[in-house]
Amino acid sequence: MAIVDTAIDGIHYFLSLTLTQQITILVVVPFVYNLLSQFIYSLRKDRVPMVFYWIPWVGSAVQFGQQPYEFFEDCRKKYGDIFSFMLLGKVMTVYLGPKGHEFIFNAKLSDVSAEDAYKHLTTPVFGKGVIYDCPNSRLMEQKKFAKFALTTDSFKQYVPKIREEILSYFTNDVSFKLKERDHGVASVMKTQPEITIFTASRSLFGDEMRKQFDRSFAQLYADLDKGFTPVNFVFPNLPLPHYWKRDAAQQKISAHYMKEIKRRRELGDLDPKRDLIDSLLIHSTYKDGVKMTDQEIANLLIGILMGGQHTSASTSAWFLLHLGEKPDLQDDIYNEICALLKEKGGDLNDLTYEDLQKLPLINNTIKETLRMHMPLHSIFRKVMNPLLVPNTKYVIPRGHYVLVSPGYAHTSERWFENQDDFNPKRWDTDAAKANAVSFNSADEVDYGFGKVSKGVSSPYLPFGGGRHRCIGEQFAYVQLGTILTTYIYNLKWTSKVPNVDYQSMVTLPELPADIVWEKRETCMI
Ligand code: X2N
Repeated sequence: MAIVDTAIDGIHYFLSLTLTQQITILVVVPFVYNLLSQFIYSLRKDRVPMVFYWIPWVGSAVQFGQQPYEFFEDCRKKYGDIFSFMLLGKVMTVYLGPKGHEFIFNAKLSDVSAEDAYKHLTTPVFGKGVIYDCPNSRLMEQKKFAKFALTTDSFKQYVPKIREEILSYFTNDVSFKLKERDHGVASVMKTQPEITIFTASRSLFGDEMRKQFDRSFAQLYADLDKGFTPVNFVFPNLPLPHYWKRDAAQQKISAHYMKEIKRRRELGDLDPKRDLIDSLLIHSTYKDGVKMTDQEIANLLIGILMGGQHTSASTSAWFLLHLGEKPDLQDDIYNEICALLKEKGGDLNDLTYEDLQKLPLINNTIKETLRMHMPLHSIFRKVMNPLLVPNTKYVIPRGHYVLVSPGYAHTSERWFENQDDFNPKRWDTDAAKANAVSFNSADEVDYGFGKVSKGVSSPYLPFGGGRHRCIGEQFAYVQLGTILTTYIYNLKWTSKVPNVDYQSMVTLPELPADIVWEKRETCMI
């Protein structure tokens, strides 16, 4: 009780002071302490240079939060490619460029941890026991399980389903209503999240689960979505309604998935190639014999859907907005599709997964969009053991974080000439192709979910690298390729590219983000 007494005495003493004295203690003392500690830190030769900041704890949050790439570029000019900054009480060490990609994506498992950086944000949203709420060895196997639904055979079945969803959206949604109208305006920040969830749930979760999105479940997904923001990264749990809604939504949605899991198991007609739910029912026993529970399978389904949702929705929103400024490019893509269909002798409904591989301009448009708009502008790991930065005297201590930003390299003149120019054809030059070959060398490594490139020092890494490398790349290309071909074949549109909003989970277009569309002569509706 002595501590309590001392504290109470302290409060009485504080209240007895004049206002000026109180302000001095509350503001001036922390302020001076902050300056002094930064000065002392700057004297240490074994520490990465720290970006100066005035406000304790907050640090450089405002500059980073509003314009991360400009902030990184300013810091690089002052400190070089390696620097640390304070972000809301966390010390972030950034290493820009290909060497930084290698340093962080290929860091040893024992030295850095993704789960310790992300689990506070993701576990309430996805649920317990999966992704970042389990040891890394478990995550590696979960990725292997999920990949059974991401094979060439599966993709062949997904393409017609995805296209059907888009065409039905074009027919029924108020943004288009193509049976009744031949021109109109659509907000891509409404249409693309909806088209993404409809196409992903239809292909990965099956027809039954897809139907839920037309019913009361839409609100639950919206509640869950609102719990997946940078605010939740900084404050994972507060006694506020939006956190309660997030938790209730996670429970209700996962309970619903568990019902579907039970239904399918009792029915017993599992098809390993049908969708992700069947794949996970067949492949969910870890190497040590432990079986994932139904709750864990349901949580993994939520995580995968959530991951694909934000990243894909923003990517298709961005390519629509860029293409709206480039009618000639739309025509080039249109001609590419028509030439292929003519050769086949059919219409868009005949376009298959294999055909998508024969449309370089489609794929390079997606590739260029991911260059200019990498969905995740900053990727974090928590440092678990003192980490020596190669070829320097710097040691990053345990408890700090490392931050890697391929999106910075993607938009830097150092690696991409005329980086501001949305130009899918840049990927078609001999130099770009030669580069791709050198980075896709035969050197591969398997962390448990299939082979990935060993080296991760490409300046272009929209899907990251190393043991946490994205497994959704091929699915994203199938989904986005089908979305893009279906848009181009049915419509042409104009738009203005808006500014980037960096304060969401992914780099989104600021509102308004409208396209003004009209039907093409080949419109199927
Ligand atoms: C307050 C005005 O705004 O500046 F989803 F199965 C599912 C990605 C984690 C990004 C964290 C912090 C921004 C502060 C702004 C799955 C598909 C994944 C991969 C400061 C004043 C999720 C947190 C974003 C910090 C930026 C975690 C995604 N493929 N999906 N001040 O990803 O993979 C998944 C994986 C993260 C972040 C931030 C501020 C597997 C401000 C002022 C304001 N960030 N952010 N995924 N900030 N301000 C995913 C990785 C995993």
